[in-house]
Amino acid sequence: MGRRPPRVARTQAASALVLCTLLCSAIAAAAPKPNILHIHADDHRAEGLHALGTDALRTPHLDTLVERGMTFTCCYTMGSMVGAVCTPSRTMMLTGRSWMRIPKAADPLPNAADPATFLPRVMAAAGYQTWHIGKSGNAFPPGIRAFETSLIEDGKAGTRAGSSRRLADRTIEFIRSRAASRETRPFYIYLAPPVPHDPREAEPQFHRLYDPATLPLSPAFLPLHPWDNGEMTVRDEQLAPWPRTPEDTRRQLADYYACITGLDFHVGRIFEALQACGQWDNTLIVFSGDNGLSLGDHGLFGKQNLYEFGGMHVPLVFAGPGIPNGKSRALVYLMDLFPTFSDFAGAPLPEGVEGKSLRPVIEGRIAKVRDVLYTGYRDCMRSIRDDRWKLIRYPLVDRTQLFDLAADPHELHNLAAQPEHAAQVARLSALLEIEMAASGDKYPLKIEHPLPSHWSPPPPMQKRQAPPSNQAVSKT
Ligand SMILES: [Ca+2]
Repeated sequence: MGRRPPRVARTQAASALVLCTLLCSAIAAAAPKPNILHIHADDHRAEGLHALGTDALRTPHLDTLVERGMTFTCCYTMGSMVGAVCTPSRTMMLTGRSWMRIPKAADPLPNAADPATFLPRVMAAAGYQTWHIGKSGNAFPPGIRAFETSLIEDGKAGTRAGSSRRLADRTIEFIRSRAASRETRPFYIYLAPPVPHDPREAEPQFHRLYDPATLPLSPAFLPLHPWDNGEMTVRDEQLAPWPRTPEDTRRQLADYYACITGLDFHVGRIFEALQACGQWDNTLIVFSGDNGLSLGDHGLFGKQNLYEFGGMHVPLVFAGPGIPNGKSRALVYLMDLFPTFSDFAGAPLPEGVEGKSLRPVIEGRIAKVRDVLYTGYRDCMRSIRDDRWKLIRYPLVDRTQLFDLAADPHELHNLAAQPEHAAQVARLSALLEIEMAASGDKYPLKIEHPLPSHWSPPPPMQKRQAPPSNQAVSKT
């Protein structure tokens, strides 16, 4: 009939609309922010879970995160100007800043050392109860002190075997105490176990699970790195004899896996506590590592290199409310966790945060946050990669490696000297210079008088065995 509805009906409709809008806003405002449980392992290789491709490993609890959540297979820490790669890695993660702009680095902003700009304070300002437990060494002390509660559990030599159990006990106690006290704030737990970093001591039942003789070596295993990469005898490289042997390497793998399985077992207990306290469905669980580790790959045993199965490549898995199941090959950094957590928490970012929120990737709205990713180590190594190609440059010895990661994921075939790949080397070198300039990295990619790259182990070190767990060599 085209007749206008009576005025009273329109008023009622308008009121209903206003009421609905108000209600929706109230519901949105009251929608609980997710708890965040971040498990950040120490020296955990990128593929270091059964569900991430290491068949010999037993990690049933952490595997469930991969099975129901989103895994980032190309996550890295950006680099380190010191042998203790952990330190800048954890600093970048808790500040969201790149390696040359973290506090005390070459090019920090004036606010870089202000605790108000650190992740725990940003989460607290967004209404979170912030709680940390983990190792104290190489862990960015100002960052962990910025948590409302910060507990240190180093697992010093001789007691390290029980560290995962103790960490889990304290975490479970915290989760239960919140339930008992009816704490209404969401939590942000930063659980930073000192494993599987050496000394690799797990509880005996986990060591019994792994027979070294049955463990496969990496396809990239070599007795010696074929030339001097600039960091051949750093502390971590002294943890195995030269030349590296299959027997010693398998023994180290067994201990490494035992520590990971021990961590997995006790993380499973934390998962049970979350379920028992009714927090499971509202907890975003993030599993990551601070840096990678070579375990015989390319003849190396440390994290002071830029190979994929080496120093900077780390695991990263998200699982929880609203997280779809899948795998992403987006090129991401650990420092992206800062804006990602802030995004889930509804927290504004402080000035100077360079990481990028991964939430749009996780939720399938975009495929990537950057086109290329660069890493570095001291003045002796720089690398850049895209979806397929990777270049590593060693300025001190004037060497370049080019790998086709799609065909050669273990980086066994260096294509840099092949004429048909010259354009690829030039393209990636130019991109590397751009990334370095953007990151305030002023180290040269070419030097006037490069050193000879020939290398053989210094004689006193040739027969050196792995030091005992209370080793005198300085910790990295
Ligand atoms: Ca580490």
